[in-house]
Amino acid sequence: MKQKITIFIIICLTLFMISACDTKEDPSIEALIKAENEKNDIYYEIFVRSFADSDGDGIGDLNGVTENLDYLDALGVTALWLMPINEGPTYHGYSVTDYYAIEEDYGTMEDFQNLIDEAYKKDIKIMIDLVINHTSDQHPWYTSSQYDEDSPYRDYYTWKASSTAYSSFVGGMVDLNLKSEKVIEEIHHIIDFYMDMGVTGFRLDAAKHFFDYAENNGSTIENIIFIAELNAYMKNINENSFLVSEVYDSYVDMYANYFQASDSAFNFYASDKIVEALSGLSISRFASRIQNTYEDFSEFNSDFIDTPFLKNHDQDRIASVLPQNDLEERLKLAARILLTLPGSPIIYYGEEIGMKGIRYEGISVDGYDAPVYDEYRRSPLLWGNSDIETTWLPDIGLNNDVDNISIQQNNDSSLLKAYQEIIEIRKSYPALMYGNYFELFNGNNNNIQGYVRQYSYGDSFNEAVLVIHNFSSSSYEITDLAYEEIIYGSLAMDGYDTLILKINPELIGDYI
Ligand SMILES: [Ca+2]
Ligand SMILES: [Ca+2]
Ligand SMILES: [Ca+2]
Repeated sequence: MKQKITIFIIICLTLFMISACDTKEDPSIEALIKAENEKNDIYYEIFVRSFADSDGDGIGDLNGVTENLDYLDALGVTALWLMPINEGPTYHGYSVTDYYAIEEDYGTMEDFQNLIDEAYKKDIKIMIDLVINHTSDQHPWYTSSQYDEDSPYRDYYTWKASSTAYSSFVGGMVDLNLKSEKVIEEIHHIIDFYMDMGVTGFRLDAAKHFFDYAENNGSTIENIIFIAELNAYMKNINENSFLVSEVYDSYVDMYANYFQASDSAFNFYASDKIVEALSGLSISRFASRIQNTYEDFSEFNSDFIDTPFLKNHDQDRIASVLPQNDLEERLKLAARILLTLPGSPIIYYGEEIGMKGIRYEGISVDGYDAPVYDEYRRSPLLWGNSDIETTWLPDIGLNNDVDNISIQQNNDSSLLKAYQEIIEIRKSYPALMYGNYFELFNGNNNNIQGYVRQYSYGDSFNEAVLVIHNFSSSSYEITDLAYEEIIYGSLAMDGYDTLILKINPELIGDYI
C-alpha cells in the first residue's frame, strides 16, 4: 500500500513538472499572440444606472454588473467601459462632485473593487470614464472658490468674471484649468487611485474641449501635449493600460492626430459610414472610406489601435436610425462589420438585442420628474427578468417590438446569438482580432464590399481572411474564388449576409 502511494505521488509530481515546464518553456502560439496585443479588446459600454439592479430599488448598480458578469462572459466581450461611476448630481454622472466616491445610487468603493476582482477572474478588463475637462458646479473645489479669490482652489478653474468660471457645456459643469499644476497633480492622484484598484483603461471624456476656453482658439496642440503626458504617466504604472480620447467629430482630421498622444480615439467617421452603407447609401465607397481613416491614423502612429463602434450614449441608437424594413438583417450585418474591423470595437449595451433609443427635446414624461432629453438613448436594459431589470426611467413603449434577452437567449436565430457567434469568430482568428492589415477586396461593387485582414507572428504564424458583406437585400453569388475554408456564411450569399473565407496568406495579391 505504501509503495502504491509513493508511485502515485511520483506520477503526480512528474505530471505536474511536465505541465509546469510546458507553460513555462512552450506557451501556445495563441498565448504569445495575445501577450503581444494586450491592448486589443472587445469592449462593452455600460451605463450602470440602466444595466442591472441588485437590491430592488429599481436603479442599476455595480453589484448588478458583478452579478451578471456571466451574461457578458457568454456574449464574449473581453473588457467593459463603465460610464461615470463617481458621485455627482446628474443622472448620467458626467459632472463629478467627488472623484474618490462611488455614486451613491451605484453602491460603494468596496462594490467596485469586488467588480474589478470578479471581472478579472473571467479575463474581463475594466475601463472607466475619466471626466476631467470639467467638474460639477457643486464640487467643493468650485463652491469653495467661486466667491473667494483667496481660496486654494481658485486656480482650479478659469474665471471669466469674478464668480463665473468658463464652461464648455451647459447643465452645471465648469471647466477645470488644466494649466494648473495642482489640477494636474489631482488628476494624477485619480489615475493612481483607480489603477491601483485594477482599472486598466480610461476613456478621456470631452478631450476636444480640454483647452478650448474663449481666449484660446485652436487648442488642439495643447490638448495633444496634455494627453501625451497623461498617457506617459499611465504607462509608467501599467505599460498595457489603454487610453482612448473622445473627440466627438465626424471629420477624421479632427481626431486622427490624437493617435499620437492616446492609444486610440473613437472613430466617429467610420461609425457614420457604417450607418450610411447599411442604409443603402454610397455602398461602393464603404470599404475605401474606412481604409482612408486608417491611413490618416497611421500618419500619427503606425501601431495605432482604432476604436470602432456603431453608436454610443450620446447618439440615437443604431436600431432607431437604420431603415426599419429588414431591420434585424441590417443589425446583424452591422454586428458583423463592427466585429471584423481592426482595433478594439465597442458594443453599446442593448445594441446586442437591437434596443431602440432616441433623443427628445425636453418633453415631460409621466413618472419622471425632469424634462427628458437623452434619457431614452440610455434606457433600462431589457432582461425579461423583473428581479434585475431597472425601472428608474418610465417605459414609453419605444422597445415594444424588441425581444428581451431572455427570449433572444432561447432563439438560435436572434440578434444576440449573431453577436455571440461573430465575437467568437473574431476571438478565434488572430487575423480578425489583431493588427491593422486592411486591404480592399478587388471584387467590390455597388452591392458587396469586402476586405482582407491578415496577421503574422514571427515565422510561426501567418493567417489571412477575406470578409465580404452584402449590403443589398438581394442574394449574391461569389464565384471563381479560391479559399482554404469557409469560416462564416456561404458562397451563395443571401441579402445582408456576410461571407468570411480563410485564404492563403501567400496569395493575398490575388484578392486585393
Ligand atoms: Ca440598485
Ligand atoms: Ca448622486
Ligand atoms: Ca476645457
